Formats: sequence, C-alpha cells, structure tokens
Amino acid sequence: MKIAVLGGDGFVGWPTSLHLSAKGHDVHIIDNLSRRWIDTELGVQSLTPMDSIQERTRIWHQETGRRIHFHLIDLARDYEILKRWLAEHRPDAIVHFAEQRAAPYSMKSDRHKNYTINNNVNATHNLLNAMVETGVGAHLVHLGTMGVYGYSNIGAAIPEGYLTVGVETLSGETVSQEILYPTNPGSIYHMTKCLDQLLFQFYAKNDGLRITDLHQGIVWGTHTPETKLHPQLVNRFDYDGDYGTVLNRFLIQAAIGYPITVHGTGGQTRAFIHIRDSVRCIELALANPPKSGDRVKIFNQMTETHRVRDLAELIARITGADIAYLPNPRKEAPENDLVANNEQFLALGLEPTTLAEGLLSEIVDVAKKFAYRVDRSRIPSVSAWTKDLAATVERDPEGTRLKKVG
Ligand code: USQ
Repeated sequence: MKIAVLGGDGFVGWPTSLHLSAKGHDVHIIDNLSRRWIDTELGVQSLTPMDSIQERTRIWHQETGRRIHFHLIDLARDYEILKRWLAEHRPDAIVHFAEQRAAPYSMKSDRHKNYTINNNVNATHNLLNAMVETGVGAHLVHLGTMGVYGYSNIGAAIPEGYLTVGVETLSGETVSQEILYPTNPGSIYHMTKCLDQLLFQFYAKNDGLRITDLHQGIVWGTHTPETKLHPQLVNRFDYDGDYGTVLNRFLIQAAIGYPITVHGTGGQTRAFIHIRDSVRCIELALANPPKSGDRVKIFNQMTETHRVRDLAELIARITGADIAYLPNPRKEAPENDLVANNEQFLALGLEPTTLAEGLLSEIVDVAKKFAYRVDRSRIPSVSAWTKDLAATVERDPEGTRLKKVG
C-alpha cells in the first residue's frame, strides 16, 4: 500500500514509518517538524541523539534498500498544499499522528492552550475536509488516547469506543441506543482528541470516510526491531517534565540517581502499551479497515493497567532508587481504578509485551548510556493545571527552586 504517515518524525510516528516500510509498504512521511521546534522552545532535547529526518531516511535506505519519502507540510496551516499533495499522491491509507501530544505542554499557559487546540483540531479537520474534496478514499487511522474516557471506574470495563444505553421515550418505553462513550478529558490536549472523535463521527456518517480511531494508553520503551538496525535510526526518548511520560521518566530517573517523581499519592491508574506493540497495532488496524458507510472503528490500544505508585515501587526495588512523593501539578483524581477492554487487537493476533518481560532494564541501559545528555533541572513537571496548583509545584525533589516556564 501507499501509506502517508502524518507526524512520521515523532515518537510513535518514526518507528511506525520504519515498521510499515519494512513490511513492504510505500511510506510517505508528512511532518512540519514542530516537535523539534518545541524542543528548542523548551530548551530540552531527546535523551537519545536524533538526526534530521532527511538523514534518518538516508540511513534507512542505506541499511534496507527501501525508501521513505519526506514532505514538509503543516497540516493545520497549509490546507491547499495538503489538498494538492493528496490529489497528486492518492495514498491507500493515511496514519494520522500529527498532533501536539503532551498534556503538560497543553496546560502550560494560555498560549499553549490556544496552540494545542488550533494545531490539533485544524490538522484533523483540514485532513478530513481535503480527503472529501479530493475524493481520496484512503483508510484513515488516527492515534487517539485512552484519556478521552477519563480514568474513573464505576465497576464496569471501559468498552472500545461505544456504549449501549437505554433511553426512556415519551410513552415510557425504554429504547436502546449506541452512543460514543461519554468523553471526560483531563487536559486541553486530551480534549482535542475528544473533539477529533466528533469530527470523525460526522465525516464517516456524512461522506462515508473509512476511519479507525485508536485510543492508546501511555507508551513505554523506546526501541523497536527496526530502530535497532542502526544507531542513527534510534527513536527519540523524552524525559523532561512536559513530554516525558511516566514509566519512561521513572526509569531514567532511577538510572541517573534522581528521586522518582510520583505526583501526589501515586494512586492514579493508567493504561500502558510498549512501543513495539503500538506499531504492531497500527499495522493490524491498517489491515482491517471498516467499509465506507460503517461507523468509526474504535480500538483500545493498550495491553495492561498499572497504578503510578506501584510502578515507582517496582522500579525502586529493581534499581535501588529513592521515591519522592510530590505535590501533584495536575487536577486529576488522586486514586482511581481502571479496567478497559482490549479484545479486538487480541483477537487480531496482538501478543502483548508486558512489564514482566525484562524490558525495563533495557530502558535503564539506554538511560545510563546517554545519561551525560540529561539536564536534571528539566526533570520536574512544573506545568500546573490551575493557577492555585501553580503555587504548589515550584520545587523539585532535590530541593532546587525552579523557575516556572511559559
Ligand atoms: N505522573 C507522575 N509523575 C511523573 C509524570 C507523570 O506521577 O513524573 C503521573 C501523572 O500525574 C498522571 C500519570 O502519571 O497521573 C500519567 O502521566 P503521563 O505524563 O505519563 O501521561 P499523560 O499525560 O496521560 O499523557 C500520555 C501521552 C499522551 C497519551 C496519554 C495516554 O503524553 O499523548 O494520549 O499518555 S492516556 O494516559 O491513557 O490518556
């Protein structure tokens, strides 16, 4: 298939592009390289040294003989260019990762809230609009988030996207209706993925677009078989307080002797997936498209759930690291359970990579190898969800006073 990977220079986009290319697909990355600009804005860099996208694709060709093409397009702004690109290249499938994906970054300031909304919602809408306008009947696979559901548990498993509810009619009968599971976003970033859901629902219904939405959990790990082929194919690895995600952050902190930064009591339960399962899920979703006229196909792309403090304790046990329980900069439930269904991917043959498989130490090894690149002052998460919370988070577990960013 000819596949456009939008956001193919990012943390999940890059290993996905390599994986799809390795499987013989003709891969075209479309990216505005915004993630690299955000690194510059924040004054941080990936733990792993990353080459330019052109250099990465050159090495891929050198190592495998396969070509990945790169096109510099900003989906949120360059609507006419996107439309021309689609009309000319007519991909069979489009994988859409091209959104600002960090909750703390989206909550940093009013400017960051505006940026995240404008960028993410416009990118998705421009894409859908251009697909209809050009008549490109590609299967669209979008990377959404488990965070669209919120994380609360009422004692029932979160279904894959849809909920059947009983509604009482005027005559007193109960009729059954299928609705999108009610959204309950915990950040501006998560809210953009909720808005995306509605855009997808409309375009699938109105224009018959074939759309799959993947509600992904927190990704951990860094390597996939393809990124390991050459040092210059290495994936990016974020450890900073805005883009670093919880499990990868904890592992890096343990590797460099920084107290593990648990927010609050660490009673938050979240869904997780290893990066190599993430790319495999995208391949499975691409191989199983909905038909035109079908409702949006929604998968929960996660393999296990864990409580934050259990992860911290596990890593402390393995590595001997200290744990710091810090004021939580986020407005979120201090304790929650989480049960979610993921039967569809399992039925399609996904074999989950779990925490038990010894891959935690692989990440600690990566972290130790590149420890010299870590700026310890960028580890604390100082982006606060409200003005009141902002007053409580200006410190890190090493006792250094931190200047708030943004
Ligand atoms: N947390 C800590 N200490 C830290 C970092 C995080 O205790 O040093 C806590 C947070 O307060 C939160 C939980 O760990 O309760 C998860 O935080 P996270 O930064 O790992 O994940 P999140 O902000 O939810 O976002 C990440 C990705 C996002 C994706 C989402 C999936 O950045 O793109 O959509 O995970 S999900 O969490 O299922 O919504």
